[in-house]
Amino acid sequence: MTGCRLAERIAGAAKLLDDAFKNVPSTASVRVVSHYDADGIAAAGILCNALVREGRRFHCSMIKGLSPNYVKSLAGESSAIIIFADMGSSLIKEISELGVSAIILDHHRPVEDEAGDRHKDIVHVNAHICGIDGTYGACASTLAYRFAEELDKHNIRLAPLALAGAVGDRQDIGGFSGYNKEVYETALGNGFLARMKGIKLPQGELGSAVERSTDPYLVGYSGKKGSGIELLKKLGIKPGRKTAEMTAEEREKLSSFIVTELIGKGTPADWIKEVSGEMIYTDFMGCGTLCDLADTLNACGRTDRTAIALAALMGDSGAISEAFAAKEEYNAMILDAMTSLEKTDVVKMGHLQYFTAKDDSIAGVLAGLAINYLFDPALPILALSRVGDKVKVSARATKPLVSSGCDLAASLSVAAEKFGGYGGGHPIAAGATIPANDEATFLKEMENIIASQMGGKK
Ligand SMILES: [Mn+2]
Repeated sequence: MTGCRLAERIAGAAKLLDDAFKNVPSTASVRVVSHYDADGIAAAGILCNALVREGRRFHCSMIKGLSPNYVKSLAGESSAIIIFADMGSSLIKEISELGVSAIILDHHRPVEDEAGDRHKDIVHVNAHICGIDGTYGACASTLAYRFAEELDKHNIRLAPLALAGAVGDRQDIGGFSGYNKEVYETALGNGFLARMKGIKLPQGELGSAVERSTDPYLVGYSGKKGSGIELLKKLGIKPGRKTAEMTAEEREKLSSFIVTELIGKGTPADWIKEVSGEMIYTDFMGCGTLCDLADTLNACGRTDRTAIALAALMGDSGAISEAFAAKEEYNAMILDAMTSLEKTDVVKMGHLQYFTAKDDSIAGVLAGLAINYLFDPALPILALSRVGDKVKVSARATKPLVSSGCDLAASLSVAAEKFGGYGGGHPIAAGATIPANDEATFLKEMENIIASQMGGKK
């Protein structure tokens, strides 16, 4: 059971939306503020689609992060109600000071588990206070989906979008669980998804799909022109065959080859399972799999095209083509950075490893791919990017590391604060900003904290 606490809070949120329009003109708009990553964009897409169905106008922004100042800036607007998605739980006090009704749909651990119940105009729907694991069991998009479904049963058609948001936050690792699993079962039960065994590869002609693949990243193939066609020839698979059109036998051949390659490169077994298990296709937006949809939204966010992404999610066909173009552009950028990183040496300390990333906007992605496909998966990895007089830190771990006690959100926030910086995120993926001068001592501090988290074990 994912708890009646979720049902109660969602019902409260739906009532608050209704009540908000009792004393204002029905033309007043609903303000939606969400995050610019795949989960946040998916949540915004779900909310805006649901609002349109309700006959409500909306004004939506997808931003990098919510600051007290941003919250204050909303005071000058005359929205009937504000919905925060993928953010807001840590700024309940500031939000309550706006004097506007607000719904918060968040899955980041709230400060001191504050339920926010004493603020009558706020309904706080946070996975953690609803008894759901916010790291794997629910994300902003699945919470937004639950809210949309409460407003109108027709919104269950948005279930694949919600799941793409969960994939974007990597909550599908080990299979959907918690509330996400309920959404997954709804989507399957309604025929919105098609499962296909095989390795996760981008859509399109197989030769190019192999070369464009970043997760799995295939050393010797990814980013290497012509290598994909060569490989298909070697395996006896028809060149020009599309990813979605492979026969069971072809999928089996290609999967076994890639899995063997990954084992040879030291990719953790649990991660190989993630990328080689099955592909889940959806018709939503016509991108291919849930992963492709998540990647498309993520690419739009990362290339300042959140408005395009939202228009695409509302069904605008021109925007859909632009969103696909953004995905290809972003993918090319990652491939380029990964092929360069292949030639770089990672610096290993006792309990962590780090490398320098030129472009801080993709440092986190590179760190995640590097720990699984290039470097030692037994050590948490940090990507450091110099930005002015600061160093931005993007850290990634693996599920086995987190199971052994590694918590990057906790270690980064404690270590960064020691040097007047700040940090946070999730145990498996987190970030921080520190003064550049303190980089070396910060790394030592991180080393100590991770060592104690993991009980001195490596
Ligand atoms: Mn999220």
